[in-house]
Amino acid sequence: MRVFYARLPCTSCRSEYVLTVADLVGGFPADFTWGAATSSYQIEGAATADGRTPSIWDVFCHTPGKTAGGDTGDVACGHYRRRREDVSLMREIGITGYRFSIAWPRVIPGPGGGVNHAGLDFYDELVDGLLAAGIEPWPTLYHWDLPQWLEDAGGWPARMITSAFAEYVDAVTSRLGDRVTRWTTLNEPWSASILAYGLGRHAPGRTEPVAALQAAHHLLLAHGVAVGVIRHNVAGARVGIAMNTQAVRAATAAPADVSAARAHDGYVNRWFFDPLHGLGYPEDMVVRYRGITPHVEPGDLDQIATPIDFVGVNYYNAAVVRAPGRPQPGAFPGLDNVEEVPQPGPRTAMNWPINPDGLGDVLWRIHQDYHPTAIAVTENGYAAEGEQVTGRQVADPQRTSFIRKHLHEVAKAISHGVPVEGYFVWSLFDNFEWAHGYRPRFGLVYVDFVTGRRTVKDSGRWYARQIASIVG
Ligand code: GCO
Repeated sequence: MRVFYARLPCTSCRSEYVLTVADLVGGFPADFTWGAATSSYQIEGAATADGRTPSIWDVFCHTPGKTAGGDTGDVACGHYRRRREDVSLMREIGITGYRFSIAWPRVIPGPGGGVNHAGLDFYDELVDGLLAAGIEPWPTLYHWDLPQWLEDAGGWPARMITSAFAEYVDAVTSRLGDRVTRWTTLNEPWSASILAYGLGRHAPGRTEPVAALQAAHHLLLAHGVAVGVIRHNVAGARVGIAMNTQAVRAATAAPADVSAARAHDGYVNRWFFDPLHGLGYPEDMVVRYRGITPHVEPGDLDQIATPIDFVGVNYYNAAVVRAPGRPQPGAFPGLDNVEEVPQPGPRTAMNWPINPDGLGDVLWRIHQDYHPTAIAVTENGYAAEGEQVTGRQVADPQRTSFIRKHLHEVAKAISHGVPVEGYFVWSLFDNFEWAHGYRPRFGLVYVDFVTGRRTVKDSGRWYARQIASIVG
């Protein structure tokens, strides 16, 4: 397996990212999905409505010191109440697919597995609204809002979670599977395990590396189990999983830096991609994780590798990696001789570098190394700080430029035979950005968090024009 992503060999592409409508029309298939993405806890609010119980994120946010400014998702964008207005906005922008997630604690609010039909009604109505607007629903079943009662029972590190997830998935897909065929099981298993249980930066805020890798294993296993449940309940289902991805580059050709880059790639990408594609856990990482590797039961790896219909790629940036002079304090075990080198150039409000070419690299690499049937870019977007409504306009040229450059990479990948079938901007709305609270704004649509008022940003208008010129 290669560590580095080969640059796409493209002689016809301009070095300048000037993407005209003609480029886009030529670069994307007619049935390409033009989307935008959100997740339940980040936009819905209505934290106690219609029988919803707390998730690990409610508890985490209400724990002092865990999120910037003590921000919570209690109200967020108020999407739960404004769902009709929000679907109208989507229609105005013209997206053809909407990626959202379903809140597990709305559906199974407590022990015993009883289904809360009032919670499912919300999604039922949302799906009907989307279909009436000509927008394909792309629900994700787990985007990090684990019911707190399940965390209290052990959370993702406990094996019982896989059957609890299967019951929840059964409830959702039995209700919506007559109208929804696109299903994403999980969002970003790396974040939901390593960030949440290993580094403590996401809910539930545990710093237990053994639990983190066990959680990662159970997330992958739960995904594999869910694929079977979905296929059983949904005729013609197209099932996938949304993955963290990062383009990884060694800072120099020195063997120590190359080895550090390989380790970082194993940590973020291969530990998850390899088992999903039937390759098991990567041997070099098993060695690095000695003493904290997960307990794996017979049959687990086959279950994890259950064939899927698409791989979702969440892409934000590339990492340039070197071997540091001395061990890195606070690193995840096995990764203390790995260091990310700050890259020059502009950054987003998340302090992330901007590396559009890394998206091309990631798409090419996944295609080459794993041969998935199809790929969808399930998240890609730009965070800004301090955006404002002036008149009825929000000027956000950097976001438009960011999206355009990344779409250019998608078009190039498609032209080189990578089967990319959709692209979703993260995010439709400014929303609750986890531990960063409401400061970074990712939306195509500006949200006034005091009044709830929505204003389509210039980038949203630009995206609308691109879609209109292609989709008609
Ligand atoms: C993630 C999540 C989103 C984030 C977005 C920006 O990738 O972290 O899927 O919920 O909000 O990526 O950080």
